[in-house]
Amino acid sequence: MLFKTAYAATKQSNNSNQSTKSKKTSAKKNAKKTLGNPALNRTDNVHYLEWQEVQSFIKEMQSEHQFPAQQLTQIFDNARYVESAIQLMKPAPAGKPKNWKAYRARFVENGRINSGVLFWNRNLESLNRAENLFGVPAEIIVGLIGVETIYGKNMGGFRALDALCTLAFSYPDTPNRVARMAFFRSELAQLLLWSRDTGTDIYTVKASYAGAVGLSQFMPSSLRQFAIDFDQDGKIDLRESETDAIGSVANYLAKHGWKKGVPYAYPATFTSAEPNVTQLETTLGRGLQATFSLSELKDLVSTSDESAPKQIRYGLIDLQNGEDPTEYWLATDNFFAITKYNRSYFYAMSVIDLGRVVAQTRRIE
Ligand SMILES: [Ca+2]
Repeated sequence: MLFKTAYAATKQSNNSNQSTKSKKTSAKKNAKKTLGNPALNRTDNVHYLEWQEVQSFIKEMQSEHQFPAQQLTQIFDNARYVESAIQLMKPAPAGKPKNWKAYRARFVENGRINSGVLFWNRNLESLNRAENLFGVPAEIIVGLIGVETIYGKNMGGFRALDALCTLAFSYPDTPNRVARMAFFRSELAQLLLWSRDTGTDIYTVKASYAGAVGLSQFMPSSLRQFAIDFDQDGKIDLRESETDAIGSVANYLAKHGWKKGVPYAYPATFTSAEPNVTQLETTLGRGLQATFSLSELKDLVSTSDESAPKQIRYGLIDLQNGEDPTEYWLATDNFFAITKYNRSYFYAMSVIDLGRVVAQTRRIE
């Protein structure tokens, strides 16, 4: 799923494609708990058109984007509140330490690997074409679409309009509520614009509970900026066209700093038995970018993999493993390009690992 800016930071614990089952169960429990709270108990009785915030949004879309009032009135008259979107958006209970191995096991598993092999085999031509055009290897595109939606099995069946309207105007009471509502409000505007620009009936656009569309789970802003018609049939369809999704993912990564031929990451080990804690903390906290040469890092970490290129830059990342020791990796610009899709080391490493295992499985078969 493609979340940027405000939403992205919390994506790791909120991924719609993980633990859906347990979340649904807890969603039911939470729904019962909140019965007494009218603010959280809106269901079929929600008429967005009557809401002040919705009316200001409509005015904004009129003045800024010249939407006819009548059209917007009709759309918001038809927009429905989605209780499950609210429940699924609530943060997971805190307390459990992050666990990379457990996270990875949810994505790099037999069902997903086998679907990945089939997906790759039936999309050979598009994957090769995307790789040649954008420099993004097939295994990364395959890994990413697999992590996002299990190759289309898990794209979400909400109307994008309903999901985004709900999150833009009825977001649950969380510490980051204001920022999140602004984010979804903006995505709702992008959906309206995309629907108008492409002549798409807005009611037919299906999405995840968070408003992400298609095999690659693009948010509407990314649909408008980065989705492409890669099968050249005259329309962009990330839900029905695997080729469009493949091209769009490659285009997105290319536009977010992907460098052709650059590897992804190398396992790192400390060069001293007692690493300097301050140095470790400042080296880790360098954001989502590769800023160090191997020689600048050599007092702290190195990789035993001699194939790691010396002329490129690296960032040091940590993958926490619950009670077990944390893994450290030297990550390249291409690793960080994947984190532009979803700001999470776990996410990026799962994409890489799933793609790699699918590629290996294909070679064996
Ligand atoms: Ca197309």
